[in-house]
Amino acid sequence: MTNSATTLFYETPATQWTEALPLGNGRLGAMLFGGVEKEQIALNESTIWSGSPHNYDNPAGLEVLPEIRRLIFAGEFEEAHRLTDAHFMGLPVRQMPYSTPGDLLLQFDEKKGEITEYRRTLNLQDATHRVEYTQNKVRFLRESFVSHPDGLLVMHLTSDTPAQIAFRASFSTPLEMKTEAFAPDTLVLHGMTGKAEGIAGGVQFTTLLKAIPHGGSVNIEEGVLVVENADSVTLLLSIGTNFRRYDDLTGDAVATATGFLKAAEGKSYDLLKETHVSDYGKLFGRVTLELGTGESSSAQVSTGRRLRTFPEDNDPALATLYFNYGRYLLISCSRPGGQPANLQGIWNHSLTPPWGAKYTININTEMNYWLAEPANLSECHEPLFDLISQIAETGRHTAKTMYGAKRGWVCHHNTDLWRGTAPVDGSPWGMWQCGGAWLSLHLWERYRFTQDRAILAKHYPLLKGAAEFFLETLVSEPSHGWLVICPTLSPENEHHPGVSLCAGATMDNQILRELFTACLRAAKILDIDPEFTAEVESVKSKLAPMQIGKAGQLQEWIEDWDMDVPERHHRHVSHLFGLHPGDQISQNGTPELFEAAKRTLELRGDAGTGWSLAWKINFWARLLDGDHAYELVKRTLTFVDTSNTNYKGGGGVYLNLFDAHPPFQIDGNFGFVAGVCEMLMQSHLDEIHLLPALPSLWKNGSVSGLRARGGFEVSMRWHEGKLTEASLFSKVGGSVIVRWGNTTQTFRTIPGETVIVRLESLS
Ligand code: FUC
Repeated sequence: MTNSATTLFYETPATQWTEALPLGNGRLGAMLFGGVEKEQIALNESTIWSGSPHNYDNPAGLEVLPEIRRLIFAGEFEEAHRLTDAHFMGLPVRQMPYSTPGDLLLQFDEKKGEITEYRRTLNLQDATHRVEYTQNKVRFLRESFVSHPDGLLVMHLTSDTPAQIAFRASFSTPLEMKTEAFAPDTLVLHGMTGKAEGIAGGVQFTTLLKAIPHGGSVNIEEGVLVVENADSVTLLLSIGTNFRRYDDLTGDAVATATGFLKAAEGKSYDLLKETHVSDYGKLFGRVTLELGTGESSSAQVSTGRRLRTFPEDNDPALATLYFNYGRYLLISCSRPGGQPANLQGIWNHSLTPPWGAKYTININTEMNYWLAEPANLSECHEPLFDLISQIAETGRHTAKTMYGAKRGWVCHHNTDLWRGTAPVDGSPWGMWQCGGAWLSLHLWERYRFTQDRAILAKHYPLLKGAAEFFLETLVSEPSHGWLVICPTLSPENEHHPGVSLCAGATMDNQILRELFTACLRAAKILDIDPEFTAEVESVKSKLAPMQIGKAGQLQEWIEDWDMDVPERHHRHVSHLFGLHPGDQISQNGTPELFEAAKRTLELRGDAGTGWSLAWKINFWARLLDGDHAYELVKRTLTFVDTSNTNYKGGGGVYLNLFDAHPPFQIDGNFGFVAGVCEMLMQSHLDEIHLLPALPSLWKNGSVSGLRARGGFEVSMRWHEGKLTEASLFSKVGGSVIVRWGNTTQTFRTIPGETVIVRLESLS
């Protein structure tokens, strides 16, 4: 891969957080500003959230539920909203936000002398950040990474002349804290998270910073670590918290932080780096993408300049860089055993981040993980599975307390570190019961991609529990007798001014159909549960069908309200769930619905927030229209100039290539990668479709290591828009249908072997 597709490069330090560059190991995050006199490193740790363990369920809900349902079926929506807000919202009505442990600041000796040849880079091949510059003829280099195997932030400061490294390191945090010497060469910060929504802060954290100088000296002076006259210095930063589980804060923050430090301090910098690069490289190296280069795809052109010229030059290597960056970000913020990526991954600089930097599960968290399987990062998907198993515990309580459900679990549109599952924020957002159901479909997708039966067996009870809740609570809708969810809404769209509550939103019906199908298929594979599957079959047959409305569009609700709603261009296009990520709408399978889905998207228009653009890339890819998908790629790669305070647009990217809602939200980064995967290869219809939506601007290219359902890895090359080489590596064997253009061919595969697709038979 060319450097220009794997390196973010800047000629000046960051002046704000969305210019700083992210490092992370799933748990520990850092944003580096790269300043010369003052280096600011904004830190994060994935379990540092405000508040403490809490159950949000509102027992008053159960009593008003029948009346809310009656009001909705009677069309008395305003009153239904009033009652829902008064009695059916979580206690408290908001969940608790993700927080920050603060910054590490390095104040360098103010030397006089011009700075020349400054560069800062983030290399996605080795997940290492570098700041380099020359001052008074001395060349300085600071190299940093956050190691997953060693659990630390490591920074190595060197220069080409002896005894030149000198700085004062200190912590700063907006939280309650104490800094002191932990050892003669180690500084410690003891902190405690704050109260949120009336719930006391309970996460204790310990940050340790140790300096290992070569030459020179290190001392602690009144809470500041002072390094003088060193030839080189290695800094090790470790954070531990008392978090054990969503309901248990009895961990030992000091012992955890110390544990990482002690285990690493005997290792050389080179060894730490080697271990890090090899661990990271195993994940990142699985996929390669080449889309060609443009005029500005030189490693010498800064990322900022490339972003600014993208509207004219369409530099394909910038799109590739953004694709690689998404993979980099997932590897850096979601690792087995840790927390899943929240709305900002793990990177957040505020005590009150947008939407609490929580888990919004009416699209955003799911989008965070769409790339995990196709981009061959299955391990990075695991934290989400842990979250699902935890909300299945808390959600069982919510199901029982608020719906009287004897079986199953439910989670509404948001969750947090404390695994809240009750409806929150207010009825127009929170009164939606499908969050857990949608998430649990990721368990099924995991099986479809990996064919791992043992993991399916482990996940099956979660999937089943998600379905059981609806077997308990679906109600019969009076005009057709369909079984529907009520109360619900189509995220977060109003069907009449100020009204979103309804019964049987199209998205719900699609999610339920998908969930029930997944349960049936999983039970069959595992050869279990005949009674349950019979019940599921029967309920599934009574779900509301998808309907085409008067504008030829796919209806968002049971009633044909679409053309008269207050916001016809709303960013959520929830009722296309059946097109993507679902698989209920396809050109050959359901041609009329396929056309209706297209019409819906045309009526919505291309504009949207960051994640909305990313979803539309996926939609247009599924609609097999690469050039339209590319229009959304273009909108995504629009530079958001934060100095332009008049900027009101939707989507775009910041200087550090974080996706802009705006503000920063990481779902757009991840949804983009998933979208590009869908443009290049699709496998949701139980066949492998090669180049289903290749845009004309990406005429020549190659990709390797993409994963397809059925346990395959796909590699291919194309020239002038035509496939020239393709091969499939099969993990578990079996036969597979491969489609390219209008041709299909069936291949029999052997486990562990690669099949070369003979293109002459395909073209
Ligand atoms: C949903 C979206 C918003 C935002 C928030 C985190 O509520 O409607 O656009 O993405 O989640």
